Amino acid sequence: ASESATRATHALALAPVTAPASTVDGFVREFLQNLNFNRGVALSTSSATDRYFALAYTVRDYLMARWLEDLRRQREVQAKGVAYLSAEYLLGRQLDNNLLASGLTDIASEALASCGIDLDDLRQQEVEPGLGNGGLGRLAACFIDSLATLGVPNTGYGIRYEYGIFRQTFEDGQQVEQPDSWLAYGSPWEFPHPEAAQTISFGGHTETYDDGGVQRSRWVPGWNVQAVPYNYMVPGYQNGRVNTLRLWSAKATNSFDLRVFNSGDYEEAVRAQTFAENISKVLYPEDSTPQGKELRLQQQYFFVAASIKDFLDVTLPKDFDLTKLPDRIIFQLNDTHPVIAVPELMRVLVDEKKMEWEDAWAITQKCFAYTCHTLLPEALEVWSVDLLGHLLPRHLEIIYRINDDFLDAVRERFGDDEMRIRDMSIIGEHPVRSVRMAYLATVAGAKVNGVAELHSQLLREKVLPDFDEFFPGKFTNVTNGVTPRRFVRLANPELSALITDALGSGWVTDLERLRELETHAEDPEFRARFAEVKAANKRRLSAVLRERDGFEVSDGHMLDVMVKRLHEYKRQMLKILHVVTQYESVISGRVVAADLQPRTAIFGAKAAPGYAMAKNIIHLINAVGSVVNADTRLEGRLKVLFPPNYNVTLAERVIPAADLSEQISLAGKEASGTGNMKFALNGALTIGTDDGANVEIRELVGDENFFLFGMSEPEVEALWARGYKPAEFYQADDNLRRALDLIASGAFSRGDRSTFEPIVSNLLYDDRFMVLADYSSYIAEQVKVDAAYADQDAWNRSAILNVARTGFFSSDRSMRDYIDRIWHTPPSF
Ligand code: GL9
Repeated sequence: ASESATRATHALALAPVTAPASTVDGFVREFLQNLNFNRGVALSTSSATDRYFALAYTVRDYLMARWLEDLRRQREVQAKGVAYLSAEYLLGRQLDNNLLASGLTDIASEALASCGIDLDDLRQQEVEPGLGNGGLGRLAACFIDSLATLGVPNTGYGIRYEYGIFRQTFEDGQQVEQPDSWLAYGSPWEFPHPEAAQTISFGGHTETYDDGGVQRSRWVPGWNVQAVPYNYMVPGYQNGRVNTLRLWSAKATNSFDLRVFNSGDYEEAVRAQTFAENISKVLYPEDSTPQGKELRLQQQYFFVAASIKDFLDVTLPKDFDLTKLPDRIIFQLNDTHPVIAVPELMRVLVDEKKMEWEDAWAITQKCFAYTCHTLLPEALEVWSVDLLGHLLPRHLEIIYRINDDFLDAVRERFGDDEMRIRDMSIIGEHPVRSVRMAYLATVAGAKVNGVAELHSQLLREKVLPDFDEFFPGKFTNVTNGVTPRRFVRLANPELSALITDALGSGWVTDLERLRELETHAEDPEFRARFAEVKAANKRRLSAVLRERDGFEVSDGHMLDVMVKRLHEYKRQMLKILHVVTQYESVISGRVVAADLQPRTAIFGAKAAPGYAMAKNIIHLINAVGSVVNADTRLEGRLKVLFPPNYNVTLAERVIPAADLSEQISLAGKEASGTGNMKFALNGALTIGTDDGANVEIRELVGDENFFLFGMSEPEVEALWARGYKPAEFYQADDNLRRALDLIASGAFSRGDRSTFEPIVSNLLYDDRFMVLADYSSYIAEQVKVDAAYADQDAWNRSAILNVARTGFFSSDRSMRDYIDRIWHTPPSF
């Protein structure tokens, strides 16, 4: 009997994992099982959290067979895949996306209803993992979604921050940051594997040694930590594919504890543990202004070293010939944050695998590609040689060697042009000797790409022209994209239903098919239905803001939305100046309130905690909001709403309800923008500068469906060259003068003139982002917006054409561009 039991066990173990039955009954059974056996509660006594977890486990169970099968086949096929290295993944809530991907939404909804549970109540339980700052991190999340949907082998590698982007609250209109304890109740979506931890080393020194007659270098580290992988499913859209996102969490090593423990210092042992675990404790909330802090470099090295080890030692077969590495993997560097992976791979190949330097370098150059996401000089990361050498001494040596070889090659090509050599050196000398990570990535990468046409052009021509000349063909563009699953299908179910009604269902994975809506834009009945969708989305947003913040959204208002990180270059200041201008025109009696097109300006923005000017601007927006919203002279025709803690979840509600999308950065500063794409795809019209992907949006939707204003990038350059004096613009424009004077007067700060003085004097005497220079053009364009909005039918036609013509901005298309031109990783099986 015992023998046959063993045989039965074996048979079970060998059978493939099967998903529960895709029926309402099957779902109910699995859900109740999870509630009872994984949460340890009965339905009658379960909390909303219990039910949410049981639901999430159930959805997981359905995806599991596919995930395991995918992993098995990937091991079998050994096709080339993408290792996406990103310090940030701004995932947003997972439940709805995973329900959609597995095609279970209706079954789940019905199954829960039969248990007396409303699916929507459970959706609200999920705390979104905010493991990113903004566009860059959200882009990474869109890309891995598209890769799974395209069936391309991909592992996303990153950091499992215990605290993601801070939760923003306002006190007296000022930003206060609260820790984001998204893991307080745990996450049902993660699979920890502490047994598979990697040891990651830091510090110490290097030495040379005799390796059977060969002099070699090696690293003698000073301390180490454990990198524990947490796996997350990344399901494709209803295609049976599931990729993996692997986020690393830091844990103190035993050896670490032991050393201190032996010395008998218990307190110190605990301190050491805390020190090690700090590495993955918190996401740096800086946006585009790296602070050069040691912990940040620790984070960067920690996750890329663990990821490279994971790929080489765990994913690759044991006997893999490393000279074939470029045929199996491409490491995509999402900005400079993971660039320390370059010397790390060199160290592994040369020091550990004993490869010749030249061979290792040839491999390395084929295994990396680099995406640059900025043009702001202050955002290009540098690490002081002191800091890097102290934390990663061997990596610094390797970087020096890479640089020496590179500069030799430059000398060979361009002669002893010392100016050029200094400009191109990976090591900068001022203000302190530092490693320029973007240069290192450019030298090492097989390809370097910008994220929109204009950005890629400026990157080549202005930021890295010498490199473009030295490496012909290395620079390329891949315009960003956004996933239509989350940002259209899930965020805008009513529009999705309307589109599916008109086109059938294939558009979700073939977004260019939205083109077919162009003819429908000419159909008055379709326009009426589209208008009804927008109205429904506004009601839905209104309910969310009432519940969340106690706000009231007025009927009949144009929703004029600016949501994105708070940064001077993005110019939230320009938008608030427009509000102040309208307000001032009414209270001074020059305009009667009844003549205002009713508008609600909606802001959403977090400021980096150390960015004083950005925080002051948040304060100003809130201050203007409280005054304007309370002033009855406006007859309720002008409102400002600033819901705190803008995040992915709120974006999914705000964007589908928007009429007007504000994309108003100074030309040449916004690398791409991705919010701009989400708004257009959801039928908002854009008011924008010729910047980033706005340029491509306008080309696609047509000038007549886009509100363009402001200087072009060459005009910006020309104005700087002439000598920009913002005060001249202040003097020349009465509206601008009145608006700024009103702010300076203390009208929005209870008469206190000092509160917003830093903003006003910065605008008048510095104004790096030329707010005043573009003000008059912006105001004039907003007048046109008001006029256009007055003709609702024409506006709706334009909005539909925005949807119809922006299918290009699917991240599926971005991924195909990367696959065809950079990665060469076709879909596998
Ligand atoms: C950014 C750029 O500023 C955006 O213009 C771009 O769309 C995204 C994605 O390519 O990358 N670079 C960057 O550092 N951030 C971006 O949004 N910042 C944050 O993610 C906060």
